[in-house]
Amino acid sequence: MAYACFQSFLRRLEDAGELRRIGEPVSPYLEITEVADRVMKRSGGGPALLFEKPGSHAMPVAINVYGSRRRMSWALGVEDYEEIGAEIAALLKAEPPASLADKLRFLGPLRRMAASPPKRVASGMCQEIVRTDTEADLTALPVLHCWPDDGGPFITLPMVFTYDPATGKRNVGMYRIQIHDARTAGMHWQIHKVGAEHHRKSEEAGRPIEAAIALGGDPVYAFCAAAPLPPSIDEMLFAGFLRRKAVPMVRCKTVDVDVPADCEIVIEGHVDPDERRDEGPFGDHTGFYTPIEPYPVLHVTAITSRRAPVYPATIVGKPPMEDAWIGKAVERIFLPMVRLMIPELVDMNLPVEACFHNIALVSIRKRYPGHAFKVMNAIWGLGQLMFTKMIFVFDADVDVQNVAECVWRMSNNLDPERDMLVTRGPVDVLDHASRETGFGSKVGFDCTRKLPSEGHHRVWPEAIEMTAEVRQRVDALWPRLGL
Ligand SMILES: [Mn+2]
Repeated sequence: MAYACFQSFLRRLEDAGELRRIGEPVSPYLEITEVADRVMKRSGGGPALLFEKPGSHAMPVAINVYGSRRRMSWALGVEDYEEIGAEIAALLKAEPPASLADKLRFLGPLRRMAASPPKRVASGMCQEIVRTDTEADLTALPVLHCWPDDGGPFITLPMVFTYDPATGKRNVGMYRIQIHDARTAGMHWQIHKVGAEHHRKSEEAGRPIEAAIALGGDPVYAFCAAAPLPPSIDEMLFAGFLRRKAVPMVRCKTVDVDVPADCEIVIEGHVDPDERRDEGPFGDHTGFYTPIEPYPVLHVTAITSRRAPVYPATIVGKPPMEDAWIGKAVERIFLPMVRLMIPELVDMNLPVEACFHNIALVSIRKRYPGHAFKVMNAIWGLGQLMFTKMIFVFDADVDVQNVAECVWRMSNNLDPERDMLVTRGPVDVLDHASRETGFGSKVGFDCTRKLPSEGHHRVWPEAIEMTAEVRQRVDALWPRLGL
C-alpha cells in the first residue's frame, strides 16, 4: 500500500489513535528530545508525536512515527513487517516455474517488480514553495538540537540523494546533517558508505558534487535510505517494490538531482572538493557522543517545500529509541538475503541494546566440524554485517530471539579457549572502544554442541526436558490442582 504523502501517513496514524498532537509550545532545543525520549522508552515504543508549536517555529515536527512494531509495519504498507521477509524469501527461492499453477504464482511478484522503477513527473508538491539564494535559510527549519553537548542542530531523518560521478548511478543514504549556519551544513558521509564514495570520486575529478536532502514522502522512502541495501540496488526501486507503486520523481530546481515529488521539504546544494569543516559532537545511537571530526560541507542553493510542510525527525541515544523498530524491520526483511549467502543460517537476532552492530545471536544447521567458525567468517564478510563485534553461534533448536535462552546455552556450552575466534578488520566508525577509528578486533563464540571431530571426546549431555506423555497427563490434571 502506497501513501500519497507523509501527511497522509500521519492522518492514518491519528485515525488509529497512534499519534498525539502536542499544542503546547515545546522547544526544538533539547525539550523535544526529553519529551520524545520519555515516550520512546515506554514498553511498545509509545505513540507518534506531532509538536504543533516547536518553539518559535510555525512548522510542526513529527517524531516517533516509526516507533512501534505496528507503525513500522504500516510505514512499509503491511500489517506486520515479517510478511515482507516471507515474501522476499519466496521470491529469492523461486525456481523456474514448472507447472501452470507455479507460473501464475510467479507472475504476481514479477509484475510487482516490473512496476517498481521510479518514474519522472513534471511537478510535485515538494516544490510548491521555492526559495533560492539568501531566501533559502536552513535556520528557518525546526531542526532539533538533540542533546546538551551536540555541536549544533542536526537533521536526523534525511534522505541524501547523490549520483556516482563516474557511472551516474543514484544513491540514497541516511547520514546525519549538521546545520552550520543558514546556508551550509555538514555531511556526515562515513568512509564505508556509498555517499562518501561518490564524494571521493568527485574530489578525484576536482569537481563539486550536487546533492539533495529530502524529508518526508511515503514513509517507506526513509526506511529504504536507512536500509543496508547492496550498492547496486537503487533505493527508489526498492521503495517502489515495497509500496507496490513507482516512486514519482521530480527534478530539483537548482541541481541536476531527482527527488520524490511527494516529499515535505527538499534542500538542494553542492559539496566542494577538498572542503572540510568540524562536524559534531553528536549524541549518537550508541548512547555516547561521537567526537568532532572534519566532514564535507553542503552549500545550499535552494530549499523547496509543500505549502504547509511537516518536519520529520527522530532522536538517537541510549537504546531503546525509535530506530530500534527500524533496525528490527531491517533484520527481518534482510534475513532471507543473508540466507542466500549463508544457507545454513536459521535465524538471527541483533539485540537493540547492542546497537545492532555489537552483538549477533545466530542459529545454524550445523553439519561439519568448524561449521560455526565458517558462519562467523561469512558474517564478517557480508555487507554491513562486517561491523559485527561479537557473534554467538547456536544450534538450530535454540530460539535466538529469546536472549535468556541464549545466555543459558552460551554460558554452559562454551569452553572459551577452544570455542572463541578473535579476528581483526573494519569496525563501525562510531565504535569508541576500537584501537583506531573504523579498525579493530571482533570475536565469535561457538555455542553449538561440540563434535568428536572438533576434539570433544567427552559425552555431550542432553538438555533436560520432561516427556510428552507426562506433560499431557499433568495438562489434564492441571485444573484440579488449583494452581
Ligand atoms: Mn545504496
